[in-house]
Amino acid sequence: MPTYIIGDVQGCFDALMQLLTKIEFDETSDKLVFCGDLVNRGGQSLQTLRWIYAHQKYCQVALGNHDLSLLAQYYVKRLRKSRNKEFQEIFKAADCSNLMSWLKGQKLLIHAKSSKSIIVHAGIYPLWSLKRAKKEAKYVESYLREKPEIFFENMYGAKPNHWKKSLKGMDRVRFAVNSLTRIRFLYKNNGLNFKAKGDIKSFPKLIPWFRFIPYKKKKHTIIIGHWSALGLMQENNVICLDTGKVWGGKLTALRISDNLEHKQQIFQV
Ligand SMILES: [Mn+2]
Repeated sequence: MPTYIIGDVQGCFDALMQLLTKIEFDETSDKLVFCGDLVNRGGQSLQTLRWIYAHQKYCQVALGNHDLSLLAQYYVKRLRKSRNKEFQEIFKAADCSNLMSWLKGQKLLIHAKSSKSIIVHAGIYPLWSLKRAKKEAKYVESYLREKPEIFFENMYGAKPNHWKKSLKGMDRVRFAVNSLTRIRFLYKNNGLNFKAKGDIKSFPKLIPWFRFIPYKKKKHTIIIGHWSALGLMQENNVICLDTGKVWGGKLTALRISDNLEHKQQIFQV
């Protein structure tokens, strides 16, 4: 069964449709896994959500920071920003509550067992094992499903930025959300940095999470979006698919079969 992992759509619905034409998407046999950031900035966020919702049987989503931002503004009204016309359009739509309750039920980490792949929006905290990452993602997912208002009242913030097994409640949730949906760089002291974005070379004192040492090695391929400055990148066992369509770049799909070694696997529009 062919599975296509799709990079950050960010409301670029026309590009998504062109990409599906290019891969000759066949809903009788194909599956789509989205790396997150389905919405925001591209102008067609509502259409994007509606299409994926309507095709949810064939689609899985690893939530990104922009998806969480949309949900946060839906569940906590004081967080709404009137200048975000794209989100306003979603909140006014007749099917908004269906879309939001479906979206909040999506995952933060998807383990595609047959291809030994892990799909997350931003990355995995380097000192976490895969088992730990899956456990923390599950904790976040159930909190989000069951108590979305409390979750979003407390989700924002960069602290704690150091991992401890003893973290509890929303501190634990916040660390995991930030690690899975926002991570790019770490300080040398293991702490997460959320200010730096852009080219790796611009931040010589910071370390990209996938180059951090010690890094708990994973036997799996980790597929991410989120970091458009990396573009289409493969380093060790990490593949980045955010090729910045919304910034004038491309939208990318990676075809994975049971064997990731296949080379003819990238599609772009
Ligand atoms: Mn992102």
